[in-house]
Amino acid sequence: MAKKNQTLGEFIIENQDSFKYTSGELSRLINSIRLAAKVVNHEVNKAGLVDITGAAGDTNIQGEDQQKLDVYANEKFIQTLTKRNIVCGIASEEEDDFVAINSQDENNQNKYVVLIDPLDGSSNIDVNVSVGTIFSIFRRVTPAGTPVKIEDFLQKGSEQVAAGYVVYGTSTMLVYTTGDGVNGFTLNPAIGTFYLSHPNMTFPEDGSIYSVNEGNYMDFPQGIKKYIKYCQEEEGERPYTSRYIGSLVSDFHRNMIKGGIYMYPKGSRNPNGKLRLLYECNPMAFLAEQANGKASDGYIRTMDVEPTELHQRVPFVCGSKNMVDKVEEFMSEFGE
Ligand code: P6P
Repeated sequence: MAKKNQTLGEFIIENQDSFKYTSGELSRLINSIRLAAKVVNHEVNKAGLVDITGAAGDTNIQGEDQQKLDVYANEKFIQTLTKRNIVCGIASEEEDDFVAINSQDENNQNKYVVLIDPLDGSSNIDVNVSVGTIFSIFRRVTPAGTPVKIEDFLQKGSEQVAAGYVVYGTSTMLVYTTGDGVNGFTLNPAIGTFYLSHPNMTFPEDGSIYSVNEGNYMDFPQGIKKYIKYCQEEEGERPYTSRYIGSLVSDFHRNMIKGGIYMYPKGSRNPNGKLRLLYECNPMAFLAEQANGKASDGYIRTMDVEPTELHQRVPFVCGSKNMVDKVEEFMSEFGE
């Protein structure tokens, strides 16, 4: 049972028995993510003060300019997870291919793989808007002691054993699930400890906030256009307001607390949507469902999508259940 002001360490120990697999390793994995989050938080919080912001002069597989903090966060999470020898493989938005960890060691009995967006919303870094880290954890499907393979990463979201995010905002929070609800921990930077501040987080069934980049409106499918107009219509009790930070983790976090929906539909510039299935949509979908919310591509449940490649993109609609249901109604009636 979650008790307010418990530390993350105490919470992990107290709840590891509720985890359906032998949880010692998963606990150590969550602890190592906690450590990496504190290290990255330290740099994010002083990004404006040292020459670590701005483009790193390189582009990632997405063709996006890599911000120095992107590269730094990616290195820190991979370094921490590798050093602690807990996982057998890591996939990252910032790495073209997956990274096998100690794959030549046949004694490597590590059974988890981690997929990560080390710094989501990084275009906001230089303008001092909150950014986040997103992670997704699976058990490997290939035999322990053998080199990890792509099929260990291309698993449906419904197979995740844990998922979460770190939001580097007005305060730094770690929010995660192991399939038994969603709990939020706030960092006390003075002592470097995460405290349980948001036990059992849940989406309100309904909400009045919709988050979408309306600059792409003309490219949206008809169903999405109809939903946006439905939110904007005067008549009826629809007090909607538009809030879009341009950082998935921040929009998701606000919507989970206040009630709302986040949409990144397909469009001409992003024919399959912009967000990546494996390390953005699946972990956020797991969290949403564990918080009594919902996540789909407008038609089918996000966590039922069969992955085909590491960096594949999907349209994404996620948040309060009744709002996602309404979008799916419009999508089935008006479609593309
Ligand atoms: P746009 C950040 O790059 C991100 O992946 C999400 O965090 C964010 O919601 C979205 O893309 C913003 O994209 O096209 O609206 O700037």
